[in-house]
Amino acid sequence: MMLAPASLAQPARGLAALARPRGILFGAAINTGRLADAAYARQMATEPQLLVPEWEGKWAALQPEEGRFDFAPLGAVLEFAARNAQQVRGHALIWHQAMPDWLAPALAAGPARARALLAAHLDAVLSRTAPAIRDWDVVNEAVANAGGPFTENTPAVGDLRDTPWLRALGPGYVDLAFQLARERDRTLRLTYNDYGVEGDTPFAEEKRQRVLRLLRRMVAARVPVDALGIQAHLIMDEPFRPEPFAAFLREVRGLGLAILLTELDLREAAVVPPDLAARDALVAARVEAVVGTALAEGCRTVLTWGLSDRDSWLATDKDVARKDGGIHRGLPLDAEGRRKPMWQALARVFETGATAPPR
Ligand code: 9MR
Repeated sequence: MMLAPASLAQPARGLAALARPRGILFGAAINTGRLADAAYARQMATEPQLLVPEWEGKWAALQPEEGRFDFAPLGAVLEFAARNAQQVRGHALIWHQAMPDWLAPALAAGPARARALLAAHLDAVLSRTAPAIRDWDVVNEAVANAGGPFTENTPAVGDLRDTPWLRALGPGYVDLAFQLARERDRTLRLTYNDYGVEGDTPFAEEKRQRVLRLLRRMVAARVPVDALGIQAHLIMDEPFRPEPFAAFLREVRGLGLAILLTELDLREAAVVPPDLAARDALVAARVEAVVGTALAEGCRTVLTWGLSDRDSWLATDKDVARKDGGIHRGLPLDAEGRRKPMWQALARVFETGATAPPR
């Protein structure tokens, strides 16, 4: 009998199947533009139990012109998920990027107009996506960066990033978005999503404190926030130590919020070992340390931002793509779709890492 080559003989048990018995939900970002590729579609059907649209849930996709909604791309995510018995989470109801060209000038017309635009978007999107989507990133990346070598410095108003939403509605726009979302769907999980909080640097510590100040204030003011999404776009050149990250996660859980890792991937060091096995071992070790810490602190949902190195923004975004002609190996599958040590690392932490009560 002819044996299929290893790359074709993809075992049926994906990461989600390994995670599920431990009460852990594994998911991945999907890009419907790639679904015509059979290998891509097979990966997306095999590994994750939860899908998040990489693009299809953003304003530019959903409302390309004012009042004209296009649900076809997001609908394709929902159909794919339904066919494969998967769940879908939403991303993102408010973000300062992926805004259609008309939106920023319209927001600038004043707070009443901005509020009406937000309300109309939430009306249309939440009614179309209920009951399929039970968790949305309501606000994405509202907290300003504290600078440092690893993230861009962002203009700030207090702790918040200066964006068209903030300029239109003031700092209260974050609370408003959560309140309007809750009014429209009482049982939807409402998540605040952000990045840059994992590292062991003064800048990551300052970002953690800013995020905590926002969440503490929201919880104290009874703003309906249910969860913190930690993107976890990891950066190998940024030092990591479990303890500061764990302390932050404990603070967040102390506020009664769930914790999700929403966009996990890893940007490798500027200079990587020439030996592929050594290189992949570094990626796997960092992923295991970060995800292991999160699981030990009660995180029960982990999503990677794509599955294969070929389909990653790490390969295409000019600011983060490798300068040496190669591509980052920061996702569970390599460019040919083969499982690599980061996949094994996730499998290991899913089997051993969940020691704290869930959130
Ligand atoms: O990976 C996404 C890329 O394909 C899009 O072009 C970009 C703009 O919509 O967004 C990328 O995803 C981002 C996510 O929405 C928010 N966190 C950072 C992600 C990587 O930039």
